[in-house]
Amino acid sequence: MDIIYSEKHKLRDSQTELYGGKLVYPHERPSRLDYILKRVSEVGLGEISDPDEFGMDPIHKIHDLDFTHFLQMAWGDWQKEGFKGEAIATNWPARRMSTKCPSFIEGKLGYYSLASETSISEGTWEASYASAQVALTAAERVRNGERSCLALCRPPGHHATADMYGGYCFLNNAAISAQHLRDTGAGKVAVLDVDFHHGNGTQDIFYPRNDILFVSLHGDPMEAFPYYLGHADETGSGAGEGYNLNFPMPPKTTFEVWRKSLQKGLDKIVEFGPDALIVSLGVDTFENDPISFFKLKSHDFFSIGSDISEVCLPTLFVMEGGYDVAEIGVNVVNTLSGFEGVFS
Ligand code: SP5
Ligand code: ZN
Repeated sequence: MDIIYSEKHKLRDSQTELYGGKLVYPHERPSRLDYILKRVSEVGLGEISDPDEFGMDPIHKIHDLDFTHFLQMAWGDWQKEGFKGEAIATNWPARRMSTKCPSFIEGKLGYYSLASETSISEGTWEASYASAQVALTAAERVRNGERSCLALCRPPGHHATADMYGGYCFLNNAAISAQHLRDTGAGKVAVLDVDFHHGNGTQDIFYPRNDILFVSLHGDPMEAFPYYLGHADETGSGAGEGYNLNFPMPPKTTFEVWRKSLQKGLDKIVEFGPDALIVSLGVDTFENDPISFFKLKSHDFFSIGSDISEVCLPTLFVMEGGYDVAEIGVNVVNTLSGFEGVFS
């Protein structure tokens, strides 16, 4: 399987995540991709290429102009104020408050974010932009006839909405590539999100649409991030009614149970009949993931890959979460090996 990767992900090396009331070194860190690359080369998964340049146009098919402008300016604006730490939102337009965007950076951070754990740091925009280019390049490979391609995106994307960042995400790489496929000939695209966390950004972006089916398997939002989206009764709006499918699952969910949801999701995808499949690939469903609560084991990821391959669609894997750094490479590569029918 071809792999698209950019060294520019390293430009995103935030030093602070607000976690359990402390500022810790972020779970979403550059070494995650080192572990994946190491495992990729150990098993000879495929050839690694740099991304091509698609510019801002495909990003703006998904994200608002004022939002990407904010992301580009935020670190500089924050630094200009002389703040010593990284840029962390502290205030939000909560219930019954005004939704006018403030002019001061502290107010803007709350306006454009959905969670405070994600700091904006030097290089965050540059890495996010490169991450989107990685996804677009991989989408092009699949469009040009490759059976599958892996976009080693970092930062991840599925929590980012048209106009909000958070959950370690800034630009929604899966949504950007789904829209790119639509704009370059695909009539219908399915997005299957197997990250532990609900893909609230992808759901929100495609909620009113019937040309892009969104299916997500995740920790029940009553008990897990992002908390305020991802319930089973969220099924789409207007013409999009019936084109959003959530499978929230409780703490300690095993692979046996999780796999039944996967099968239902895949059945729905087959019924939808898309031209391509995008998999938001998070491996934070792993039993030892430090911030999640499912019980999947490393060998289960082979079965995830082989189950997905059975729908026989051109498939783009877009990297999302997965935080047990020592095992993330094995779990990602097991998924892709399972997809390719290689059980090493
Ligand atoms: C892309 C992705 O996987 N983003 C995840 C963002 C999660 N951020 C919030 C983490 C809070 C975790 N709290 C867990 C407490 C139980 N140990
Ligand atoms: Zn996740």
